[in-house]
Amino acid sequence: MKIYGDVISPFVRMCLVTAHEAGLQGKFEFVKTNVKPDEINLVLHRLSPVAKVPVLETDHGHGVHDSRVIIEYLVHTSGHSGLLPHEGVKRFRILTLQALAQGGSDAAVSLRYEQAARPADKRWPEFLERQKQRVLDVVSDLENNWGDALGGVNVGSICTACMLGYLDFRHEALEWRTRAPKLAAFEKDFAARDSMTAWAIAK
Ligand SMILES: N[C@@H](CCC(=O)N[C@@H](CS)C(=O)NCC(=O)O)C(=O)O
Repeated sequence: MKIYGDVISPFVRMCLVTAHEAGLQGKFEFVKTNVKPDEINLVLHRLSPVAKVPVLETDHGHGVHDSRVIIEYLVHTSGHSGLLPHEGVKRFRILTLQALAQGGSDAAVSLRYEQAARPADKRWPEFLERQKQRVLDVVSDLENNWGDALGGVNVGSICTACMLGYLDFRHEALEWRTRAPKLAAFEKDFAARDSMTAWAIAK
């Protein structure tokens, strides 16, 4: 199988780190792929009309997207069910944590596009403020309500660590650590894992 994307994308990194934690090193090819919000990437478009990264291409040539589905695919094919337990209460708690980190990442990426890609005369300050607030609300919720699920290695904690890595990379000015000391301690530990260093964002 192949995974298309760039590790700069929090969604791509979530998939790569999951693949590593699932023991799939060497079992997939990483195809570095750049995207721009105002251009179609035709390689991706062949596999997914949405044409965002990440996309996974199966050995049968089928496209699997988006990151949520790719993560589930990786856990399923590897048999590493501890990353996303079957038991209902745990499963939906972890999936909701994953959705929280992915929702925060969506806002963080929108914020980046607004700041860096949108032409200056077309910027929308209220939208920008709303995305900032959304990211910070996610950080506060992670700080206050998710200590249990963040205590283990699962798809929720993986996605959270990748979201925080992206905030450090693109949105240092938000200074998320000042409002979230427990989350900062989580990030420090998790960022040292082999899976995270193997797929570190090149600075
Ligand atoms: N919901 C998607 C979001 C993926 C996404 O936003 N990817 C960005 C890069 S971080 C992208 O491909 N942007 C290109 C575009 O918007 O055209 C997922 O979870 O995979």
